[in-house]
Amino acid sequence: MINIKENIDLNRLNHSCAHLMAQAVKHLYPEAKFWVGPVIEEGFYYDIDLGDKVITEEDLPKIEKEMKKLSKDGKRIVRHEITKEEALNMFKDDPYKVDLISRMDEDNTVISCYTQGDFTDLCRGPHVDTVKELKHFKLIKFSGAYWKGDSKNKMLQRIYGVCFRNEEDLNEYLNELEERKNRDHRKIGKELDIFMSDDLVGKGMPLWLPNGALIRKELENYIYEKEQKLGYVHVYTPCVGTVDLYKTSGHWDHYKENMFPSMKVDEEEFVLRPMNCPHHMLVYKNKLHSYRELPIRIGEFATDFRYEASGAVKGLERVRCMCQNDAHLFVTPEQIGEEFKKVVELILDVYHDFGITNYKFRLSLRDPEDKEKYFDDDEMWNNAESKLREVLNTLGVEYFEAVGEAAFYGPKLDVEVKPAVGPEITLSTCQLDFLLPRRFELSYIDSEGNKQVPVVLHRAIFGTFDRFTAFVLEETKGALPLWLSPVQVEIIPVNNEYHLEYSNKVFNLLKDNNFRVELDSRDEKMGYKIREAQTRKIPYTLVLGNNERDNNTVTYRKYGEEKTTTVTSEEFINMINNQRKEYK
Ligand code: TSB
Ligand code: ZN
Repeated sequence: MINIKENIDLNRLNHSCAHLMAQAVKHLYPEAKFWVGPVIEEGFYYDIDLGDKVITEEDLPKIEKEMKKLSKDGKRIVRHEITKEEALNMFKDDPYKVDLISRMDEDNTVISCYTQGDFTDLCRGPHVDTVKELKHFKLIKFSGAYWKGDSKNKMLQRIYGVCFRNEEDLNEYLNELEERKNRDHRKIGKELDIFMSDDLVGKGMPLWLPNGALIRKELENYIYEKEQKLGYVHVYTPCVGTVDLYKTSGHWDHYKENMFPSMKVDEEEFVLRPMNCPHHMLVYKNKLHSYRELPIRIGEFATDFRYEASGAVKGLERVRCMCQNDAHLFVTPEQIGEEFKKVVELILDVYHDFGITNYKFRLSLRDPEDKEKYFDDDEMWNNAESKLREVLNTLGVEYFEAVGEAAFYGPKLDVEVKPAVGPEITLSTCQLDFLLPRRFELSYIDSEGNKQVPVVLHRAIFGTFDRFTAFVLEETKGALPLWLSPVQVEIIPVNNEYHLEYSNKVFNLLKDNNFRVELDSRDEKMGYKIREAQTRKIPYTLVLGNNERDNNTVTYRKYGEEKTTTVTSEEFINMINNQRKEYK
């Protein structure tokens, strides 16, 4: 997909199309007032005050029709320059424009306007020469948007659209959009019974259904095994902590707006935890440690609660109750590089297993000028940052640097991926931390018998099981590899009367071999059952009739293929036994 914002020609075209849309809206709703209408990566939007009116599904075609009419009329788009005073006068009845104009630089006396027919808008430009050029557009969607993004302000109506130079490009984009919608994990999650939501439970609080729970269990087993091999230990800790715990960690000061409010129980004041680091610090502190024991790697599949804006919550991808694949690694300063390298290698290993290739490493560094956000220890920061860089360079992974994006306690590496719909998200993360161990007064005894403060690496490979599952569903379009599929084999007897007994035998054989198998003995037509197994994206469908029963064979069909193959039951089991060891 081409980035419209960065393409000079398409940027201008889309900007002009935003004006055309505003003009059409003004024709249909004369009371409309306009806030801003920027070009974005995938087209444009305009924020509009329509009084009490809320845009609905039926409005977009009406607006599009009016836009087509205006485009045919073919007015020229003309630029004028006026002074600030003239501009204030011209738009005096429009509080939004007055707000924009008043904030313009006093010395910058020239303000530009663009007029097409009966419509004039304040705008920096540039624009195309005539509205005739705006032929191949589509209004895509609408939503509410608070004025200036502040929930205390009025809710405006935001309409999104896109414009191309020709019909082929527009259609190509619309097809891609459709394909992405079909890949959206919210759609797949519903179709495959993976998760549900209910307002009675709450926003951003999905419930994992049996199919989803099976996927999650497999993911847990998978990563647990990897972590065991790498010397991690796992713990279970409560998903609440006292406010004092989070005051000690600094979250109460630095992270409060992302937390649920506190609650009192007897004399104690609790919060639902947004992170697990404080609990793991205390687990470390439970015993004295020698440098010989380090690194100590404490892992947990830990439930956290975070306040996410209600407009931001999204399926399993952005939730308010999540389960992290978390670990805190306690190391000596000398071990930072080696341990960080192992984490990056684990990330690469997991991504390789899952066939994830489209991702970006982002190395988040401090802004040395920002003395307020970042604790002041130049040497420590410089050391840590160059160590992380060095490891990434040694491993030969590509990454980009983001200055000023580090956490207040240290630099970090995030892995960014693009979901089917919406902006980029972080999956894996590895964060260096010099502060928390000090706040909790952690120590170890070094080789000379002196007390030292360990350094902590916070890391989550999957990020959260929630977000990772969402991502895997989108990457696979719901056609999960055998090991992750909730139902791996579906058995369909050709005729219940004659083939059920044999089907049961095969069913039990597969069960005994630890496969997740279903036998469809409903009184339905065979074709219907086969189609349903396909819709549910079950990896293998077995159709068993006379031939199979008499020869002790099975006829299988792999998901997504037309071809059927007949083999002995043992051959089939051997084949899928090998296949479930493959992750992709
Ligand atoms: C890695 N203390 C660290 C931890 O030790 C921590 O909490 N880091 S985090 O804030 O970056 O969160 C870890 C991961 O959780 C993120 O990388 C992201 O993949 C995932 N995550 C964050 N917020 C959400 C959310 N609202 N919904 C689903 N997953 C989320
Ligand atoms: Zn942490």
